Amino acid sequence: MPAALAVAVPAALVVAGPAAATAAEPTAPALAPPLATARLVHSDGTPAGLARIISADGHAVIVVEITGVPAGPHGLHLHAVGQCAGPAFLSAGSHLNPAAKAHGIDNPAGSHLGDLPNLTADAQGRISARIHFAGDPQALATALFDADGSALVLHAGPDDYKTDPAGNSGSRIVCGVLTKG
Ligand SMILES: [Cu+2]
Ligand SMILES: [Zn+2]
Repeated sequence: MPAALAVAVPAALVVAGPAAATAAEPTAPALAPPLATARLVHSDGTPAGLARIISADGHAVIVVEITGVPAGPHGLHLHAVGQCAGPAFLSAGSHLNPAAKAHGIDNPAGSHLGDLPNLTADAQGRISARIHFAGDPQALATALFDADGSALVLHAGPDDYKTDPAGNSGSRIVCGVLTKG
């Protein structure tokens, strides 16, 4: 007889209250599926790449691949509304901020849940990055998939990590609506 494949039910799936509405599909594989995916677009609507949020070793990891942006550093944030209407992407709202903090990881009164590290595009305008997100992946997923959703946004300039509300990172040049899975 084959060895029993005793797979414990992850505690994260045993949830109560509103989060139960996000129950995993019954055929969930042993490896955790992506928490979220975003197809990224430039301000003119052309494809800019892909972002995925995965759960690895109990942490959320944001995997980002972007092409066609100016070389150099760019601010990156999770924004509070899942709408990417170009060219300005103002429809994505402000930074994801369920705890009502100020902006910036270097701000004593910060930071937003959606504040992420700057990413640097190479000379060919490409970004390839993995960002380890502090905090509980399921709490993040709950915040991402609230009633109005959320978006990942890349800015023209770098985030100074302290200036409220958006780190002086300039215009929004890439946007993607986060969808489940
Ligand atoms: Cu932003
Ligand atoms: Zn922020």
